[in-house]
Amino acid sequence: MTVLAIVGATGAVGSTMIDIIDARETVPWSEIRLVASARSAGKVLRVRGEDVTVRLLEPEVFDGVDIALFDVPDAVSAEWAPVAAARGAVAVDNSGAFRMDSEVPLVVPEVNADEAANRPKGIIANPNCTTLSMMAAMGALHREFGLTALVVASYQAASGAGQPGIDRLQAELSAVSGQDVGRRAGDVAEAISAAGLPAESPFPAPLALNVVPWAGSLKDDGWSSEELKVRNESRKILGIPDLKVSATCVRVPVITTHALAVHATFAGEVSVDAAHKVLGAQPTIVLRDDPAAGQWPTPADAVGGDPTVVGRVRQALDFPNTLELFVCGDNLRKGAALNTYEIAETVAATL
Ligand code: 2RA
Repeated sequence: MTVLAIVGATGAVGSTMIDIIDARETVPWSEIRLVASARSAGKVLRVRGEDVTVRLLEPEVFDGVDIALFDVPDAVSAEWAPVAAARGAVAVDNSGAFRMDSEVPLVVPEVNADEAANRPKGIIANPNCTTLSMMAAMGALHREFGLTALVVASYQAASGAGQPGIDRLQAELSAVSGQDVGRRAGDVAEAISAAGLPAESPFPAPLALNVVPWAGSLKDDGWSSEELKVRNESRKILGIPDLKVSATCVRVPVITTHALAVHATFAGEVSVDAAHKVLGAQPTIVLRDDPAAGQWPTPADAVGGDPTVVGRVRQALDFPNTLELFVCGDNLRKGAALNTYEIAETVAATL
């Protein structure tokens, strides 16, 4: 009798979590409890063919729960994951609240599943979706070739900003659709404003017909929080505390699936063939790498699926021991709900 709770069940990631659970042939749960704030408590959602009423987030809701998944903002996780843990649940948290806590493992099952067992606070963290999108590939390549440095540029989808991000991009796309815009500075913003969209947006600039070199909040020396997460979380997950990492995070007008251009340096020279063998043998990766046949990863190929799609693998011409590659991962699935759920499955197998 293993009881699973999903906190934040009605959000963009929570809904994806329910889709993932519905698609599993079997699940180890005797009960799936849906939990949300007062705004959503009382709603009825279908889970594996049954109506489940969403319960209010309060301490008692965790009684009898074995594993509690949190898909909520940082502040909510910071307050409530310890409450769930204190009531006996293993909390698996998809927020940023605990990722860099030295007493909280940061887990990607195909890279460092063993670490899920070492959880002194009863909390396991799920990485940020941008870091996660490249971890299956980087973990596999690091195991074989020894990673020493990563230089990354992200192309992040609007749904990284949750349902408000999706809604905003769709509204902006409607506002510019059929308009003769994109020829003069400011004309996209004018079209968006003329369509009556509020100036306030999850994005700091128009996203339709644009790319925005910003995700997250401002940190020291001009870095964004998102860029620092890529650096810190990659080091922690891969277990390389001194890994050299530099990231530039960019938002693009894609609804779902983050893409990353990765410049990965290893301890020695790595041929494309050797990299293909390693990537092709990783069950959670689909290799799509035949430029002559027009085969490369795009968000449109990866969205809605579980695997990370990897391609454009090249030996860097002017950088010894370095491979260039392009990876695409659904940020709501492997980047969030799927990895969180896989952690829960990993823990459930040990209970
Ligand atoms: C984003 N990675 O894409 C963030 C969400 N966790 O905005």
